[in-house]
Amino acid sequence: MSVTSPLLQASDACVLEGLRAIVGEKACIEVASDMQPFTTDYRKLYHGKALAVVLPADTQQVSAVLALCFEHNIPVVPQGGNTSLMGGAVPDGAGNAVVLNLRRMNQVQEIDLLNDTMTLQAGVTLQAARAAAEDAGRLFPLRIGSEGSCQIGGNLSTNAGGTAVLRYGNMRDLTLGIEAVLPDGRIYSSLRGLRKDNTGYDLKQLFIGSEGTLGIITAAVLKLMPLPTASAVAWVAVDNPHAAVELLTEAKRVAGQAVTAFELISGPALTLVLESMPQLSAPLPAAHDWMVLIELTSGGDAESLDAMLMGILEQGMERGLVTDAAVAASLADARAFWMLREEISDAQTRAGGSIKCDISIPLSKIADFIAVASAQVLALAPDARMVIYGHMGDGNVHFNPLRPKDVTPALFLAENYARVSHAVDGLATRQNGSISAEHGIGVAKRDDLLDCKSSVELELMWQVKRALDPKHLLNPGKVLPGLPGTA
Ligand code: S2G
Ligand code: ZN
Repeated sequence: MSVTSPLLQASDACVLEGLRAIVGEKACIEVASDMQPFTTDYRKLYHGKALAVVLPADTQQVSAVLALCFEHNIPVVPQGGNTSLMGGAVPDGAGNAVVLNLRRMNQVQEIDLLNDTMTLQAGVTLQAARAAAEDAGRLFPLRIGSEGSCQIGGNLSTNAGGTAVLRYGNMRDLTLGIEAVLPDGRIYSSLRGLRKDNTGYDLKQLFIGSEGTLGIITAAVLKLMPLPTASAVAWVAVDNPHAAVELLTEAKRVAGQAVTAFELISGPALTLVLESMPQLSAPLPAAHDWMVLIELTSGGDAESLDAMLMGILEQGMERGLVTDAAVAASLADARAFWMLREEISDAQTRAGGSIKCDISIPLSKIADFIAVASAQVLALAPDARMVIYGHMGDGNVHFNPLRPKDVTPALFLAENYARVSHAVDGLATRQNGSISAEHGIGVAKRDDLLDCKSSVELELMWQVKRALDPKHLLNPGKVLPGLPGTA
């Protein structure tokens, strides 16, 4: 039984009836309070409204829902695990959109060990996908902190990266084929699992990274990798970001492909985690301004990998790049190091007042960028905690100034969000960097594209949008700045 607002238009009532008929009453949520978890974003910064939330069971139901909404000009907001940090997966406040959540489409459909591929539905969580691969003796290497709730469809729609991109690439690199439903209900499929296929435009790449604005990804064929048989992990204090870049170069020289992760962590980032999780302890006795988590993995024996890591650290010490290091002596140690790194994100969410700048910069410039951006931010917000961390190996740092403890999140963000993110993003753009390395654009960074994309790029993106979503119904207001057709 559904209780819907008396303000509904007759056409809306007709749409709701149609939605219930397609997905079933239980999978069509219409009561505002029940919709709330689907209309509020992960960081609780965006609070939208929806006509309904539907949870289709399969691609055919997704197709029927989209065809119905297309016929009635109803906007549709695709949603996976709703872990977007940029407000990319929730509706606006108009209340006229249907949120289409893919969590019921959570089946791993095939693992082909000879082809080293896994075919699965978009609603499979990243954690479940990794577990299914491991159970089959393989590795699906995408690794991000939100893996328990983020879904493969959302990872694809934002071209997710995470902590193993240095070795394995991001979702775009890990995907061989997808299935997606177009705004009018047509189904596009390239679920062929081919590593080579040069038959016209590589259309899957339009949908990957488009944040649900061109089509709704419903399934994918992903690459599987050999499971590593050895890993070596160290928590290393470095003199400064320049020293970190030099150490990375040394690590790649010595260990080549075995360098799987190289994560930079600033002192304030580690302090934030230790303060919010007192049960954890710092790997090194002294406090340091800059640290790096290095992970080597291989299919060989642990001894030679350990020797490689020790060689890198010794060289780093000799060259004055490394001031201290703790090498994981067990899997438990390695897991403890990784927990300190992975917890930074949630520790920021718990603290509130985090200005997230997900920057990528050529590695040759990243250390200077950190120095200049830090000086600019501290000139604007002298007491901000400089939580700077992340995937330095990919040239990607999460440059996330955090509110001082004695300032409320609301006040700090009100006073600083615009001017700090503008300064940091502006500097990245001038350095030929990116203002969103892995988190996507959503709503949060949409208008910033006007400052960093050329008019040709914006025109082309709008031309693609108009070609695939001529009624501008899919995830309206996300990614593309300006109004439909103005670019
Ligand atoms: C990470 C998580 C998002 C953030 O931890 O690598 O991508 O910036 C981030 O809190
Ligand atoms: Zn990240």
